[in-house]
Amino acid sequence: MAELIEIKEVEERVILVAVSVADGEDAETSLDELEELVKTAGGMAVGRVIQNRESIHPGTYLGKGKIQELKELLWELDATGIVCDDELSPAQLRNLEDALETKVMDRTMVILDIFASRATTREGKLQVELAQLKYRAVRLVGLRNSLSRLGGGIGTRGPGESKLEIDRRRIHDRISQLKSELEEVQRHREVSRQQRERSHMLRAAIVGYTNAGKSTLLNRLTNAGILAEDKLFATLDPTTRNLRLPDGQELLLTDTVGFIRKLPHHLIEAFKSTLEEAKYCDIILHVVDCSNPRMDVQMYVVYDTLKELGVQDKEFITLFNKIDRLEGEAVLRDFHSDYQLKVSAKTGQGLDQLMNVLGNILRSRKVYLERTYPYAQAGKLQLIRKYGELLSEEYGDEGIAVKAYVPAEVYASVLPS
Ligand SMILES: Nc1nc2c(ncn2[C@@H]2O[C@H](COP(=O)(O)OP(=O)(O)OP(=O)(O)O)[C@@H](O)[C@H]2O)c(=O)[nH]1
Ligand SMILES: [Mg+2]
Repeated sequence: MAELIEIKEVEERVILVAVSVADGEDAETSLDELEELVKTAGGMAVGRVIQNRESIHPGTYLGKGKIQELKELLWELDATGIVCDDELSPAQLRNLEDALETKVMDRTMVILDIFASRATTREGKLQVELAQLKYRAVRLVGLRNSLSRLGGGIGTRGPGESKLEIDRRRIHDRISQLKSELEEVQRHREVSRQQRERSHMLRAAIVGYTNAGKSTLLNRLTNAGILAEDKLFATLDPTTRNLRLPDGQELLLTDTVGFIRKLPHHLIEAFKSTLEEAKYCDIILHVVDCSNPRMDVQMYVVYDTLKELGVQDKEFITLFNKIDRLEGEAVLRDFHSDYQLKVSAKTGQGLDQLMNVLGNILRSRKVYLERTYPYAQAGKLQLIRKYGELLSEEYGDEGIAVKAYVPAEVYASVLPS
């Protein structure tokens, strides 16, 4: 008979630490989000320390007195480590680790850890490991102490089976190996992107803050069957599906990885090709969780990240999602976008209007064509059907009278000759 063995990973009990600078955002709400991240990574927040300072201390993150206070609190709360709300420099990490003699983590490490557990495709795994190693390569001294304290937990998990390297030389070897493997994978992505371009189908990317409801929307519209969960970063790898509108027009819809405040730079770098799905599309569907009290900051973060990725000159549709959770009339506005709609990906409310808007955008990119084709050229009707919309065909003595909408770029090639 099989024996049941209970394996219990030590649950990390951490204190969240932030520096609140004069003109910065509200530190408490930022720590709320950090608490969610820690929970997602399998840890538990047992306390908070916020220091008000002119600016972050360049050498130790916090000031001396606060560090002492934190040390006592660690003991009082029986905590196993701390998580700072900003990315620590190598010196800050080492100094805090020396002063506190506890496991020191930062926001970036926690996000990387979540990404590592979420990556499923080869490209996703390569990207996460690369980001993790780049983060580690410059912080080895402080990290080695911190990570060996518990022998596991946040910051030690790599993507999939692979163990994360902590030897400096081997890290650099592995980084170059990962880079060339990634280039290979990305060449494939480039090829399929070109194939899609040749199909003359318009493409829309679903972007937004993490947990806004992007995957739920794609599932609702296309039965994509993607994992949608009340968790941060449920989706890492982009999924593309065909969406057929009620009027018969079609477009490609891609679900993408969510954005977050202070998204680590290594991740943006490493995930550039994944994030860039939005760069090669025609329409941006920006999903906003309008039931979230931090909606404004979240929208700002999304626009900022899109700018960093060089996403511009698109048709922008803002979807104020989770409208089913709002009571009463809310004033929802977004001056940055071309269209704004209130929807619920969950109940389907407002999605008819979304399809109307998409249909109009698609049609506006097409050219109206009204011609008579000799019977010998009936084959051209196939092309019109494939790339455009055949409104009517009438068979007469002269030939076939056709009314249609076709994409501007194929117009010349489908005309009767
Ligand atoms: N009430 C309500 N809940 C929703 C709606 N849309 C999504 N949700 C819920 O919000 C949570 C997050 O949804 P996802 O679709 O996974 O969000 P996402 O934007 O893909 O998130 P990430 O992939 O983690 O960035 C899930 O629990 C959904 O059920 C909605 O319109 N109304
Ligand atoms: Mg998702």
